[in-house]
Amino acid sequence: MRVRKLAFAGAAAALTAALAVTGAAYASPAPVAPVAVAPPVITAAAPMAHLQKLMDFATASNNTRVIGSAGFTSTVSYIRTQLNALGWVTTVQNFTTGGKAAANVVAEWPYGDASHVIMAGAHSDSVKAGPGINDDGSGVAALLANAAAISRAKLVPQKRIRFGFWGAEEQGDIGSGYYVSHLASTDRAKIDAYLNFDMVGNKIENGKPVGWSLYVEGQSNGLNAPFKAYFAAKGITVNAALDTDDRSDHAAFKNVGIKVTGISSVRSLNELGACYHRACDNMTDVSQDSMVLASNAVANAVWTLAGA
Ligand code: DPN
Ligand code: ZN
Repeated sequence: MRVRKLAFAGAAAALTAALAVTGAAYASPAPVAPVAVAPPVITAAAPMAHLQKLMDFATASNNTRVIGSAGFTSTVSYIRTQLNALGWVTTVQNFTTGGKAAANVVAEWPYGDASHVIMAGAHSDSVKAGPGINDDGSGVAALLANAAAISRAKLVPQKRIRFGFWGAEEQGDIGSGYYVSHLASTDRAKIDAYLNFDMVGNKIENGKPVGWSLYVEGQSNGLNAPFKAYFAAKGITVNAALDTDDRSDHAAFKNVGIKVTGISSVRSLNELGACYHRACDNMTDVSQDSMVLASNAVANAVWTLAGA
């Protein structure tokens, strides 16, 4: 992994701007020797605090964050406010589906080669029946914790890191489909990989351990390697061939030829958990340990893929 600390980037940018204005030709400052920055260690506090916020939005909105509800709009503005405060550059993409307003938040960490983008995403909406804390508050919380870690490290990766928070996944991957279909083909070609995080907070149920899995779509393209290494180092056995049946936001990317993978804390789509798409998908439906594992698995993969 070759990742540099962001040292005096502001000064360097100011210098570049001054050069552009004056046209003065003098040697640019000697580059700071690249310093490898190890992926962060994310503790439970960050993702759990985000989940609690999402739960609070649902509680104030008839126990739902479905598109068209206050729970959804609160979620979208919370995500955007958090990311802006961390120095990420955000865009909100509004769209409607089935007569309801929905939105994506797209956030970029503005360093690294913009023509090679490592993208990660999670869906920000829930079904109407419940607050969607595991599905998919867990993915949102893991990504927000990672956004903070990247910001704290002042990371200057080789590649550009972009996060997508999709609306209306529960209506059929509408937000991610909207994003991909509105990307110019030149911008599509810049996305080297898309990593999806949907349901990453499962807990032990009926004595059955959490069934960590990697998407089967990633098998052939090497994207699963950092996830495999992460879980292997933790001594956790993974199902390296989760058949997602295109039932989440990676499908839109895969369908235009972008390499995709993702992880989930389920063994198969037949075992999504007792509270899946129900009112009880609340704070008691997630495990703090799973949230820590998921957040750090994301960190390892994003830092490896963006730095390499
Ligand atoms: N998010 C669920 C769905 O929309 O059906 C299930 C799912 C979980 C799909 C993990 C893919 C990966
Ligand atoms: Zn989901």
